[in-house]
Amino acid sequence: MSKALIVIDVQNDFCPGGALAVPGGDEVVPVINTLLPDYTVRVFTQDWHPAGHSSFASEHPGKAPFGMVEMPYGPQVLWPDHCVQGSPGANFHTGLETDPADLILRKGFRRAIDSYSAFFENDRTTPTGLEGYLRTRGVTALTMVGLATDFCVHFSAVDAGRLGFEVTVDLAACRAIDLDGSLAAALDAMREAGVTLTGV
Ligand code: VGL
Ligand code: ZN
Repeated sequence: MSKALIVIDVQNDFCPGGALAVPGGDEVVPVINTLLPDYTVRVFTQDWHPAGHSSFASEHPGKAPFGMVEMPYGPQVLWPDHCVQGSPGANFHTGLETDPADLILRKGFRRAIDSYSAFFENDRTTPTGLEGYLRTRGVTALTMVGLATDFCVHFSAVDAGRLGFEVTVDLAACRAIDLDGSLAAALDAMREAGVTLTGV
């Protein structure tokens, strides 16, 4: 039985000055650095989109960032171009201690489908492989931290709960985008899914 720390998307584009800056996004970095030694398994995720990804508003003529579009797999928020594979914005924040990572998992690399969750793409069925990695390493409990609370942390936490992991989200090491009440909705959804919220 091991406990894993899942560090979600602490990348330059989600920090102040980035393409999809999360308010206070960089503030999670020192908090996460101090949490890392407490866990035997450490997984970092990276949002990792090809140029021209279908979640980018720039791919939808007449649509603006933060608007909505209907995709074959359901409604999708449109984002500014962000975390393009190999771009500086896709790099981890330079202050984040990444050497302790056992696994770096990239997601959102298929042009036609977004992936908020570290477990399933936005169709909620295509797996990323993280479940198998964690199970074969004997992990039963997860703590999630990172960016953004209301999107990638939220979807990852709910999916992990659905898969039977014991899930904690440490809100002291998370920051939100908060689009039209999305933070409050995410906190409700996580509580409803049995996720333990700490750090408030
Ligand atoms: C994220 C929007 C688009 C996140 C990723 O990491 O929460 N949000 N891509
Ligand atoms: Zn993204």
